[in-house]
Amino acid sequence: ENSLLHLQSPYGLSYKQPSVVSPDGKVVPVAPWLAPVVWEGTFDPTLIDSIYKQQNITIATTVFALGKYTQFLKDFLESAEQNYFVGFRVHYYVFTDHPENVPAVKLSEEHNLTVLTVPSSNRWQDISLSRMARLEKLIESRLFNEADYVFSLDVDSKFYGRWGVETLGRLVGAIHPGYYQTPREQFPYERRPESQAFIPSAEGDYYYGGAVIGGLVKDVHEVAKTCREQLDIDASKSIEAAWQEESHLNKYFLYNKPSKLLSPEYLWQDFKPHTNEVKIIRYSQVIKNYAAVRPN
Ligand code: UD2
Repeated sequence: ENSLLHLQSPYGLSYKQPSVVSPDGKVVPVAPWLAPVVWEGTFDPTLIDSIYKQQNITIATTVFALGKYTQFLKDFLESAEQNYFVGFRVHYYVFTDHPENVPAVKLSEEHNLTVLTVPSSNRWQDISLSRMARLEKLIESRLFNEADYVFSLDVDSKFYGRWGVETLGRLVGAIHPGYYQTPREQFPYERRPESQAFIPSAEGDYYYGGAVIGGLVKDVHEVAKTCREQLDIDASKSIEAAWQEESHLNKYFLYNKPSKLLSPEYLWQDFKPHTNEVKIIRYSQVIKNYAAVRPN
């Protein structure tokens, strides 16, 4: 059990980019640092549920719905209730500037929801990147006492299939569906050395989606705190990374390897056609009209 090991790799180490799908079309179920990549067929749901049932765990789940994004909460929560940690204790923490727009969704017995009111922002970038600071503070004020694991998830999404205890691990990231067959020099990492999120073109494992951050409360705290500090340094120099906090998350995961990776089954986009390797879509970004849902 290496779940307590913090797997760091040094800057500038040169090694081959890991593949997600092998040339014969088979999915790759393990990263080159021996972290599992969760795909359909790599776990037995009945067995893994029975193992985790014996532990009395709570999974905190943070979701941000500011401005017009409250419209996504109903489908997000209703589909989560059908698919997300069914039979396990889940506590949703919904951050919003419009608590009156949080829909009343019937939750199963062991699932709870807390609404946390936060001030509005008028730049969508600020909303997205301020998630790190808010996650850091929530962990300090509550989650250290209230949960074992935490996931931070995008709200403009729906669950279509099982997302269960197979996703739990010390530090968990999801491979972005748009880049799993892309050479790393073409990843949309931050490429300006002035930014704390900078990654040189010869480095990189996977491109991780900012929509999913998970793991033990302590480890996710470290992610949120570090990314928030790096975002603050960038902000003091008036630099905003290419993909805001997602860029900083990618930098963090490159040098602090996740202990478990979620395949693109766990982070899809509704507009993307199905592909052979993805047998089941579990969680997917809904199609949205950016101009209509964002504050600017
Ligand atoms: C990508 C990432 C997202 C984030 C962003 C970079 C995926 C699939 N998505 O999505 O996680 O890293 O790039 O900034 O990896 N939000 C609000 N109100 C708003 C705007 C955003 O509540 O007006 C929240 C909401 O929880 C949303 C999240 O911020 O899910 C991310 O914003 P987005 O979905 O607009 O970002 P997007 O689609 O560019």
